[in-house]
Amino acid sequence: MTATLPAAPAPHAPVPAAGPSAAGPSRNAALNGWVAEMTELLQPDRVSWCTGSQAEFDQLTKQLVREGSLVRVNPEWRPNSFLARSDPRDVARVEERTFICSADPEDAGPTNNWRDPVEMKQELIALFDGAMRGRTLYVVPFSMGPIGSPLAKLGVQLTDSPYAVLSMQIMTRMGTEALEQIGPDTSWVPAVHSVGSPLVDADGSRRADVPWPCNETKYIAHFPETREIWSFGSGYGGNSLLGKKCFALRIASVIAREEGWLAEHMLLVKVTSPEGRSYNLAAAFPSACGKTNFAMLQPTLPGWTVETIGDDIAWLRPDAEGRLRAINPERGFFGVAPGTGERTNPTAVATIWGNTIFTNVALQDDGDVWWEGLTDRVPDRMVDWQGRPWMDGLPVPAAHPNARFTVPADQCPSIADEWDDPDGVVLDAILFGGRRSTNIPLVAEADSWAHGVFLGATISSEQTAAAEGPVGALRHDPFAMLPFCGYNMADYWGHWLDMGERLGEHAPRIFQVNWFRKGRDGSYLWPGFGENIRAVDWIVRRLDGAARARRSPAGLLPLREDFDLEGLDLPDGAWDELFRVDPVAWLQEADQTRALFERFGSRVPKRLLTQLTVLRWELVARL
Ligand code: TSX
Ligand code: MN
Repeated sequence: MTATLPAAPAPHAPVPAAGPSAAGPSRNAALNGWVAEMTELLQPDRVSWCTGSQAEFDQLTKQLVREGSLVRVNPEWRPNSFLARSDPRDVARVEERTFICSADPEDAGPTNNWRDPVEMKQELIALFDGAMRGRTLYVVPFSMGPIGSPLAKLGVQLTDSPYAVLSMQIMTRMGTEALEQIGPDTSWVPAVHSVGSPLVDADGSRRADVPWPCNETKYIAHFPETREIWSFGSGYGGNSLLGKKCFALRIASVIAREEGWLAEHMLLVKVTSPEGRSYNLAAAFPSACGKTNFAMLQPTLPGWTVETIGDDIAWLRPDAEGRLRAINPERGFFGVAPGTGERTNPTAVATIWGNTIFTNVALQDDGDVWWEGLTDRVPDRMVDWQGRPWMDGLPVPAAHPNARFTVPADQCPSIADEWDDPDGVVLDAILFGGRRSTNIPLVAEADSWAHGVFLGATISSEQTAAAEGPVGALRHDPFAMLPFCGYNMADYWGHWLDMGERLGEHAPRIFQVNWFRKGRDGSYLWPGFGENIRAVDWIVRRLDGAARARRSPAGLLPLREDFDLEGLDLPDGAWDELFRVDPVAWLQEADQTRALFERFGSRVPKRLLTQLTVLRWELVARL
């Protein structure tokens, strides 16, 4: 292999139609050519174009069970389901190894890791050189969004991980249909993935495979200008299923800014009131706020239904009438298992009845899976996520805290009919949330689009795991997009503000929610979970003009007599405490917001700085 390889063709540029195309099954000559070039670089033993068929899934799972990379879950409990145990050093996304490789570092901004694209590409080519020796290169065409949807985008992932192939089959519209969508002039995103563990050395000596190959060196690299993804060294989740965080958020956010839409880290639900009126809501929450639980909420108020459209990502685009339409670009759920149980999310438990890939969960004697929070009763003896014997009482969890289930969305009992509508759904409201024990009210409405963007830009959450820094420390996570925005976050805020002006009277209304506020005694003030429908009820009655609100520095707040508390035993004083605005504490928070904005210097939109100025002014007036 020579030291350099021509850069992958810019797939969004028109491809010359004439001339003999490189041999390959695609109608897109650039795609065939790219696969041929990458094959030369990666030097796999075989190349396999994935069809997405059930037969392909069955053949791959059989092979992986035979080789010891998958364990078949007892089919009497869960048919067609499998457990994968990862290398213990490859259990989560690697944010410190995630890079945005724009030509100008300012275009990545202060919240992203940046690398020079030319240098990064050279380094990656050296790493990928021969990286698939002895392995199969799988060519995985996929559509993010329903096949043929005007809101969908196409990609092709090259990978040497059959686990990634199986997961992509669940999480995206993968295979022949997606490949057929890529015509001679269709734009598509190239995404290269290798676990970085060739089975044959450069000198030809062969090495035995391991159940979860990976590499100590990891790179999750994004090239926003040429719209490419290169991922090396990890087989886990968002590092290896490149349609999800890498494409549908980081690269898509760049495409969306250019094309005038939004790629967001949001769940999507359709809620229907007792009067039979339906509303579509999108909601952005940082991690560990129960986003999937909210997406599958079982309402406690009679007559209400919540139906699931998506649990992680939403693409929002203005339609011809000027209304904002939303799709879930994914086809499955890649959910955190621990904490998912009959009490927190019975709908998710029902969803994973079969056809599910579990990663890093525990295995019971009877061959079924288990994790902390699945059942109140802890099985006495199990095999833990690393395959070691485990007994109740051990000081370590049986399942890894980031253990996952990967399951098709259409198995969800609460899935909405509209979930795969190619035209998407018209959005009525957008919610921003966080895990906040102080200051942030249970629910508040933004008094303008710009105020809503301010609420989104200042989302923050208290840390729940020591790995992320001191537990309880407040961390800003603007729009829950901190690790997922493919360009400068301040420019992203500007794009949101511009979208509001474009949508005008059709813009969805914006709300802030917080299920996690605590009282002075440290206990939660709000019961959460299914009771959150009461906040939703107030939100939709605001949309209908049926509920009043009072102004506060925190936004428009509900009046107690307009809020359905029937059948809830809120402790004395809890209501007032849920909505209390302490000007001193809020002014301290405003200082943190100023510090956040200052990181972006002059790129912060003036309209956002004005929001902060007005907030401070209102708070000072209340001192
Ligand atoms: O998911 C949660 N939601 C949203 C549900 C639709 N969680 C779990 C977060 C961890 C991922 C919540 N935890 C919620 C919530 O609304 N609220 C809380 C806090 C809480 C926890 C327990 C109780 C009350 C509040 N009460 C009892 O356990 C009895
Ligand atoms: Mn997510």
